Amino acid sequence: MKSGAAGVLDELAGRAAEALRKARHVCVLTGAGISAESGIPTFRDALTGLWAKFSPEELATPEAFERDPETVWSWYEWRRQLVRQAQPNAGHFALAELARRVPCLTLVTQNVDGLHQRAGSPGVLEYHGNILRDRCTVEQIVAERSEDTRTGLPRCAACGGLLRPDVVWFGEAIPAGPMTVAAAAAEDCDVFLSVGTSSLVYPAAGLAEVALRRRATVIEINPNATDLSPHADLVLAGPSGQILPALLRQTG
Ligand code: BV8
Repeated sequence: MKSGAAGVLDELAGRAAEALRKARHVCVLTGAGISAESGIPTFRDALTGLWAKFSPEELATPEAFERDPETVWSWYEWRRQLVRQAQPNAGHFALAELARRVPCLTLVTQNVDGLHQRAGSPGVLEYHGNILRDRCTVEQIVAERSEDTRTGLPRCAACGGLLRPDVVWFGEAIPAGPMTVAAAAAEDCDVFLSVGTSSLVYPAAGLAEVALRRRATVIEINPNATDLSPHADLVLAGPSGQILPALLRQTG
């Protein structure tokens, strides 16, 4: 048994592994932290350098897009480049493997980077959409781009309408499918894993609260404390790219 912090982490990881071994339904909520080790800045960190002068609400809202679509599109194009260059990390792969080891696993992500899917996770619920898809602002459907670049802004190949990233902006509703399935999973699960999220953005952050009320075992994986930490049954304080593979090894 290791001494000090490592020993404590081991003991906590042992208890988390025990809960996962006995689990009937595991619900996992991930945030930007799980993609940090893939080189994608967390949401708050995505406002650095060029974008430091903006707040999330100034770029990720329908009002901002209405006001200044060029600036919003250039922020999303910058983030798309980062996502295209990124690879899933050991944390993403561990969750894909965990789904093969437990009877039922529901993976809800706030991330718009598609890295869970690229790591092989089945049925990922894209709670906030996907940054690599375009949506037509007229037909409100995922659309192909028209090559007419005269306007500089991307246009819908079908109707010529302005395109926007297929993500959920602040003040917008969560897509009905992911919203409903995620809420049911938080109600039904017996283990809830909160990975790499500051638990500040709602309604996503409310999912852990539902699991707590249902007496599920709530496990948080995050190097930093969050609003959820005092309420979680187990807090594994460290990077998910290290903690999740270790946890998987312990579930045997
Ligand atoms: C809505 C897509 C109504 C776009 C995003 C209740 C209370 C208070 C406020 C509200 C409330 N209900 C609604 C609100 C308003 C708002 C909200 O929550 N505001 C917050 C800021 C207070 N919510 C909304 O507007 C939602 N919509 O309510 O609509 C409605 C209802 C019906 C009909 C019409 C309208 C929509 C919210 C979704 C917004 N879109 N993303 C894009 O990406 O561009 S949110 C975006 O920010 C991300 O998707 C994510 O959800 C959030 C960032 O949070 P995290 O992922 O947690 O990332 P963060 O950077 O904060 O933290 C990273 C964490 O990782 C840290 O804790 C760090 O310690 C940790 N970490 C770092 N490295 C590692 C690590 N962890 C593990 N390993 C590591 N290596």
